[in-house]
Amino acid sequence: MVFVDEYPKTSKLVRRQFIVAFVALGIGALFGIVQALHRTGVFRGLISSADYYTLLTGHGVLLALVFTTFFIAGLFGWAVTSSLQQELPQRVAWWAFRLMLFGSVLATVAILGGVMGAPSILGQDLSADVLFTFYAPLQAHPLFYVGAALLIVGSWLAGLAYFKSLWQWRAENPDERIPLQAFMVLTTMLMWYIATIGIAIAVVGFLLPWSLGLFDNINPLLTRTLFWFWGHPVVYFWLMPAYLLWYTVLPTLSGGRLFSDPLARVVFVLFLLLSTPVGIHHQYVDPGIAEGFKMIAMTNTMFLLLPSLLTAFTVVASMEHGARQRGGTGLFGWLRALPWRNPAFTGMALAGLMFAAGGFSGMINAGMNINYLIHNTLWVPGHFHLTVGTAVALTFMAGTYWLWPQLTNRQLYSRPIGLAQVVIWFVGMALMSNAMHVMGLFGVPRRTAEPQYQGFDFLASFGSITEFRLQLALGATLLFISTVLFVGNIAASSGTPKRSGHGRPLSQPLSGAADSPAVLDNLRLWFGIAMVLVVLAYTLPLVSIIDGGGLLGRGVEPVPVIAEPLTTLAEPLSAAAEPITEWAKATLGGVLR
Ligand code: HAS
Ligand code: CU
Repeated sequence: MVFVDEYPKTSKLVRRQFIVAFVALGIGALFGIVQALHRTGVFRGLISSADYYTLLTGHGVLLALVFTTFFIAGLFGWAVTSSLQQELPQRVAWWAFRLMLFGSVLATVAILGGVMGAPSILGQDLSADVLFTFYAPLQAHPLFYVGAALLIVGSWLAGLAYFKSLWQWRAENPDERIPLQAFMVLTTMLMWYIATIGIAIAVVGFLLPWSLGLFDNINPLLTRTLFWFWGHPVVYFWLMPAYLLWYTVLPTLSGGRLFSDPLARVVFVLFLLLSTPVGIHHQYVDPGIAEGFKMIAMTNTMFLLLPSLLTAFTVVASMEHGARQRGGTGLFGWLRALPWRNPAFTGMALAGLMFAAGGFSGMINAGMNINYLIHNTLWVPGHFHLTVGTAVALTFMAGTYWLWPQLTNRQLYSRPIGLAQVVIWFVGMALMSNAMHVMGLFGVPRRTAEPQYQGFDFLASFGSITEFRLQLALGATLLFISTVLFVGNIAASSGTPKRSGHGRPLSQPLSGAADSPAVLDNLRLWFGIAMVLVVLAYTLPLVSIIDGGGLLGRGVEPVPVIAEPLTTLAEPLSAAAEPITEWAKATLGGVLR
């Protein structure tokens, strides 16, 4: 039975959510190509370097926050509905959608108002050049923060709809195991509820009142820390839905079955437990946080590699099972038996392959000492275009090729275009992210409109900086073409339903839910432990940040900065050192002689 025939109401909602996601994807991609050509110096004719930061903010917010959140809301709605076999509670789910949409529009207006010369609102000119990491001291128009807050509250409501659905299902099925897809959605949402505490306090408690002028000062380190409290786990809020597709759809697409349902549950529980108490790994270079706390964050981060390594094993094993069912043989020969002509399959497999590389650059980021080498360089955007920009985005696009027909009763307009699209993405990203990683190692900074400084050459240990700039620009152009092909293909597959029957049931795991210990489904227990871990990881750092810098930043002494030329300092310094030298001579002289 096809999803849209069985659950027409939820289908309509999911379609709306996907459409908003793809509109954001299209606009965000446009900003992406403009800024890539700008910062590489290939073409600077479209925007001024001052507007670069507005576009960069729009790019990050529309892609990393709006595209992802709407797609995830749609995907989760589909997953909960099909696995619990009942329509979502419509009222809550639609209100969630409206709030999220309203919030996203407000934030986008605040950002774009900056370049469009929009009228001033609330006595302030519209602007929000705060980047998608919108902590202080950069300040946006209050509208931006209101928008962000509504997007988050909307996502909370969306989660409520999934939980209401679970409770309703539980009443009718008191003894059954939570179906795997619903389990994945619920653990992700529990993680999300914990993570968003940080950003909600930052936005509502500090950034919004500060932008409204209710108080003059702010403690930047505090808002940064609250931001990263959320800013790390948000990456798993993006990744876990991609994993949901890899675990539950990819095996079927491969022609086989998921290797292990219990292992998949363990992975999602581990993410719930470990995603949040690691945010300080984005702050290794922040003064004001003791090294010991950073060390704890690093250790937790290394544990957090485990669920992804388990995933690599389980998902590849399931693909291999599929390939062998299709007649594949040999140690690696089975790879040839996979359905490479299916864009949904190929997109997800290529996304997984790129994530292996993205995961390794993540491990490098996570090491405190190596982080000093790459922090704030172009290496970091290289890392996250492999992770959120490919593991997540390409999986979502590939998943759409499979889902969209079931939501619309229309065939995909063109499978060959779909296939070309995912391959172009892979090639474009290989070029762009490789160039970004290498340039990062050369010291090229991120978030910079014109990273070419007069009288300064980046030292290239191999190749040349011009070569890598061109590689980056070429990759970005391919990515833009790929996005246009994707959005066009989906737009052309929309309209009045044509024929039913596009769905295919998902295969059952080789080792099913019955094999997994019942305690895994005890969501209260895992939520409780996750909260305890967060309290342990964050209480002391937050107390010391507030103690040192004040809740609202008052009482912070300016950090002493030596601005005098060294020569004027040298004389008094050597005069001051004289008694010490004398003392050293007197005491050590005898020993040394
Ligand atoms: Fe990260 C910075 C550490 C994963 C996103 N990360 C970022 C930023 C973003 C981001 C957006 O410790 C920049 C934020 C900003 O603007 O400043 N990251 C990690 C670590 C992981 C990691 C340890 N990141 C992600 C994911 C993201 C994401 C996932 C988005 C979705 N990241 C960091 C750190 C920083 C950072 C530091 C701060 C850097 C700085 O200084 O600013 C790990 O979770 C990675 C684990 C992954 C693996 C890979 C397993 C492989 C798999 C592939 C299986 C293959 C298949 C296909 C299925 C160990 C699962 C097979 C195909 C066949 C054909 C057979
Ligand atoms: Cu992180």
